[in-house]
Formats: sequence, structure tokens, C-alpha cells
Amino acid sequence: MKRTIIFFAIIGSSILLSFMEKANGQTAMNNVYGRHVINLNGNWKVVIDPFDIGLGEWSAIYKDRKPKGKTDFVEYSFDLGPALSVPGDFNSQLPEMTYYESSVWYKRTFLYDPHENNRLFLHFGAVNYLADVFFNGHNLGRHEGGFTPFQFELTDYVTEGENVVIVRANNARRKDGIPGIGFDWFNYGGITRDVHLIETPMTFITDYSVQLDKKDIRQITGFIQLNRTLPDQEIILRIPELKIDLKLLTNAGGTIRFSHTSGPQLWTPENPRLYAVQLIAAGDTVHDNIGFRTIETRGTDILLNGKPIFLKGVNIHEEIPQRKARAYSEADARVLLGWASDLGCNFVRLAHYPHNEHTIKLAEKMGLMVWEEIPVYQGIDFTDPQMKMKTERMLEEMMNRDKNRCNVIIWSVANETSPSAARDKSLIELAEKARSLDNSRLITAAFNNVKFHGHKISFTDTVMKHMDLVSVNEYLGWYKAWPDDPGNVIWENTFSKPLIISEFGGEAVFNNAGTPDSASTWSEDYVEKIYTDQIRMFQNIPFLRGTCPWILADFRSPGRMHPVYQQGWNRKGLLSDRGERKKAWYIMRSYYRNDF
Ligand code: GCB
Repeated sequence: MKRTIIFFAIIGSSILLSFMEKANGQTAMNNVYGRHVINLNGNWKVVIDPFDIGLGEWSAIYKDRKPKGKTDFVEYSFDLGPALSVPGDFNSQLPEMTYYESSVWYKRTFLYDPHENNRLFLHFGAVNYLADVFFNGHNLGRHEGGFTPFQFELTDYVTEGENVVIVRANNARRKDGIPGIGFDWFNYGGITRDVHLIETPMTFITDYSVQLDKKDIRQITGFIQLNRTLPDQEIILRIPELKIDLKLLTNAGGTIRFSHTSGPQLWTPENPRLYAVQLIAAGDTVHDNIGFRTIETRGTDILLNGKPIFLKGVNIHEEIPQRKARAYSEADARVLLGWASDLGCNFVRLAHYPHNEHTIKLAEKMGLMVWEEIPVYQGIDFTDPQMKMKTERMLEEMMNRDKNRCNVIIWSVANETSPSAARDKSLIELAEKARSLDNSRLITAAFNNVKFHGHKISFTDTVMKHMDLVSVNEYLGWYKAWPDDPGNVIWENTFSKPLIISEFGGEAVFNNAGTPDSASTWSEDYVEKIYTDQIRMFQNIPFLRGTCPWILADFRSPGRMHPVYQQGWNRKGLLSDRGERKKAWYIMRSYYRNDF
């Protein structure tokens, strides 16, 4: 039986959009790890399809055909082919796949015993970039976007005994993609994050938000939403350590809005306090760990829980350089975030796309504030009529997943886009969209187009006005010559907002000695000098509220072709590809320890 889920537009137009998406089974339930799930990670059999012909009628790989008789043959086979580990990118698992950019078909079977009155969903943490999902011979649909979760409902198709999931994962770069054709990181493809089956009763909690009231920090406020428009359904909200045990009833739309006086200890980087939270509807329980804090700007300050803070940040790509692979696990997050905290950070910019949930959650436990962004990166074609729908959807998928993570303080809608009428309109609309979905965090985009007038630097991109913070990627001393002695450079605050220097740095090969006055030998000394010069400049920017060096560790990028110094790596890491500390690391660390 095919079910239609009906939602009313109770909490604004975003709900209407999510209704439409849910109806075709795509927007993921948030906090999959706090629900009743069966893990489908492990070895999946694959068919490698470099010419991407498997969707055509001749191959029809999704049918998983077997030869029918002596005169029949099939030119692929899951059973006789290799297996790949899921989660995990396919590029790092087979040597011949290193630079592969096309389709891989994955197959996984599982045994199931359907229960009356249960529903079953198939949830992917992420598949880069396109995913076509087939289940027991049915085409469930497609998801576009390599870094956000999605799901399909299996209830109508699941059978007793063996069930078959087949996924076409295609990582070809596309002009109409987000990101587009060109980007400065490695294009790891495949089923890169966890896969789960989610079991729910007929009525279940689809979505919720539990957070501190922005205006009154004695109030815990939010909403809980059921999948059905059933009034008077009881939902229990429990936070035992705060002695909260509320019995709440849904309204006609199947939703609860609540506000409860309490006095939680606030989450801070020094004391990242989280509270166990349970949401209990008839037969459905969701567990979470939630922290409470406020974040806002006042003039040129950023206030965490009402107090000014400086964001001691670092940029991170979702890559384990020693393994030359996409990071995906809590163990990987421990390595990357451990490095960031050794550097003295209280903040990380997760570039340039939403990273996996383990990373966000571990950062929350470690007291690291997070900037999350969607891959609206450099060469996006803003004139493409599909772009608005695609970018908004990605934004919504990211925000939906992480809206209960108190350490996420900034949503960024773009990185380094060139002004044009189409781009300006898109970014302004994206910022408005982000605000309409969540007014409890700060919205920004990273810009690289400041104006130089002699030794003065000013902001001229009018889109900056629409952001809560101005974020600038500058690269003085590397891509851009210093306009004057760094100690004399003056930044003008055109829009009277807090400034974050969201990128700066330069390339050096670990252990490469050279002179501090020439970039061309990729020497540590040259980049060390960039860092000391940058810090001299930072000390003269009265409205600077955060810095993020580019980048924590060297990362793979096929566009970096220098045969001696780069060899397919962007060498701007403070750490080498083996985690060794370069000279610039120590400069940044002393700045963050306030002993520069
Ligand atoms: C940038 C980009 C970043 C690049 C970096 C670089 O401005 O935002 O993605 O990797 O510069 O190294 O050129």
C-alpha cells in the first residue's frame, strides 16, 4: 500500500517544502543515531561502470540480471565482482579507481521480518554526488548532492526474507552541480557515509528542535512534529538532569510547540555541557544530547551566552591525509579535531560542504564551535534556473540535520563567488532562507573580493550587508602582495559588522628550507613569515572577531600539479599530509595561546 503523508504549513513555508519532499520520500529524519536503526554498513558488492551505461535498457544493472539459459549472457555481475567498504569513498579502495569520476553500482542484501504496523526507511548519510536508489526492483528515486543525508521509505516494498538494495553512485563533476566543475579538493565518490534502516511505528516523530529561547535564556523552547496530522497525541519530553518531564499534546497539525522555564548550565567551549534528552511518542522514542547556548552579534562583537568571544578557528577538509581518503567515522573526527584542539582552537570552519555527523557531534562534546557551509563554491552557474531549488534544498538538508547541535553557530551559504546580478540575488535569497529556517544562529558567506586603496582595505561587495558577519578570504603574502608593511595595513569596516578572516596562508612542503623572501620554493620559512605578518596585521583590526588559517592539513587536489612540490596536494596545511607540524603551526598556536 502506498501512503501519502499530509502536513499543514504550521511552522511557515519551510514546512510546506519539507512536506513535498517528504511525500516523495527524500528529506531525512534528523538524528538517525538516536533512533531505532539497523546498520547496513559493511561490504557491498559493486559493478564499476566507467561509461555510465548501467541505467540504459541494454545493461539495466539495477535489474541485477542473471543469465537465463545456454544462449543468454549478462555483461556485468555483482556476485563475481569486487566488494567495497561502506561507508568509504571508492577512489581510495582500489588502486585503479584513484581518479575515477563516473558511476559505481553498489548492491547489498539484508534479511528482514516485516512487522505489522511498522514503517521502514532507508537512510544514507551521504552519497557523492548523484544517487539512484533501487529496492527489490523498484526505482525509489534520485538524490543530488554529495554531503547531505536523504532517505526513502521501504515499507511498501520490503518482503519477508531477503531484500536487495542497489545504488548507482555517480561522482562525475557537472556544470549544473553544487559544487560545479572546478573545485580545489579531491572528488571522492561513492557511498561515503553510514547507511541505516530506520524502523518506526505508523506514527512517529519526524522532526524536533529543543533549544534556548533567544530572548529569554531561562526558557527552553522548540517544537516536536509527528509524521501525521493527528491532534491530541501525547508526546513526553524528558530532560532528567533538569527534572523536566513534560506531557505535551499535539495540535491539529500533529505538532507541538513548547516553552518551559528551566535553568540549564550553558554550553561553552570551556564547559561543553550536554543534557540527555528523550522524546517519547506512542511506540517511538528518540534520544539526543543537547546543549543550550545563545549566539548573536552586537555591533562588531560576537556574543556567546551574552559574552564577547574571539573565534580561534582553523579550516578543515573532510579528509584523512595519511589514508588519502574521505574521513567518515568518529575515529577520523577524533584525529582531525584533536589536531584542531592541539592548535588551541575553540572553533572550526568545516570547509566547503557539510561534514559527517560524527564530526559535528564530537566537536560539540569537545567544546569546539562550528561553521558549516554548503558547497556553493566559486564557479557555480547562478543563471541556471534549477540552481535556486538545488541550493535551497541543500541548505535545508544541512540545517535540518544539525539544527539541534548547539556548537553550530554559523551557517555559511557560499564561498568566493563573483558579484553579478544573478549571484547577488541568489546569495541574498539564500541568506533569507537560512534566517527563515533558523533565527538562532549567525549567517555568513566567505568573500574574496575586498578593495585595496593604498594601505587601506575596504568592503565593497553589497551582499555583505545581508550577512550577520563579514567573512573574508584574503591570502595577503601569497596570492596577493602586501600593499604596505603588514603593521600599517588598515581595514575599514564599511558595514559595521564583526569580521572573520576566514582564509589566509600559503603553501610549504614540510621540512623544505628556504628563504623567507621567495614563495617559489614552497619553503616553510616563507609561509612562517606570512603567518607572523598576518598576526601583525590582525593586531591592528579592532573589529576582528575570528581567524581561520587555510588549512589544518595538506589535502589532495588534482589541480595542484607542480611535479616537485605539490604532486596533487594543496600544501597550505599547518600540518603535512602525515600530520607533521610545519613552522607556521607554531606561530598560529602561540597566537591562539595569547603568547605571540
Ligand atoms: C581559496 C578557496 C579554497 C582553496 C584556497 C587555496 O580561496 O576558498 O578552497 O583551497 O583558496 O588554497 O587556493
